Amino acid sequence: MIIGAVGAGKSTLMKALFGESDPAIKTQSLVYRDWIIDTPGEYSENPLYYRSLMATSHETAAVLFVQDAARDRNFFPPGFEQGFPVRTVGAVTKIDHPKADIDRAILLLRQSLPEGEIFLTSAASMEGIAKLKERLMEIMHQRDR
Ligand SMILES: Nc1nc2c(ncn2[C@@H]2O[C@H](COP(=O)(O)OP(=O)(O)OP(=O)(O)O)[C@@H](O)[C@H]2O)c(=O)[nH]1
Ligand SMILES: [Mg+2]
Repeated sequence: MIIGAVGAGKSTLMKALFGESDPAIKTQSLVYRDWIIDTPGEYSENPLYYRSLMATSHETAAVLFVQDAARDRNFFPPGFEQGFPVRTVGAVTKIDHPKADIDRAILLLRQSLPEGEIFLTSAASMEGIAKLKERLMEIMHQRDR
């Protein structure tokens, strides 16, 4: 399950994980596609939806916390990772962006995801996408065993 702020690049990242490069449209509801659940950014920005995210995560092998490299703020509350009963992994998106600041993005992500892997990605250049996909597949197969 992919979570993160409105416009953070979650749906574009999901498409990139499926090898697609056409633009994503605004996510209005939970979207189940193959092995990924995409979520609307509003669910990560509005505490009214947190319980829904946490409940949905029970169905998943891992929750992917997304932070936009070009943004200077985060939207998850501190320690948000503790609310999830499954593995949590981080992804910084848009590392190709002219305003990207990867170190800042990692610091912002670390406030809600103190430990665990963080992947640096760009759906535009496809950098880091294959590596992230490989790791997510591994985590899913570990759970299935
Ligand atoms: N430069 C750059 N822009 C990106 C990248 N990924 C996404 N974007 C842009 O970021 C904007 C938002 O992308 P979405 O994937 O729709 O964002 P989202 O997180 O799904 O947003 P919601 O569905 O509203 O929660 C779009 O204009 C994308 O083109 C990237 O890797 N690089
Ligand atoms: Mg979306």
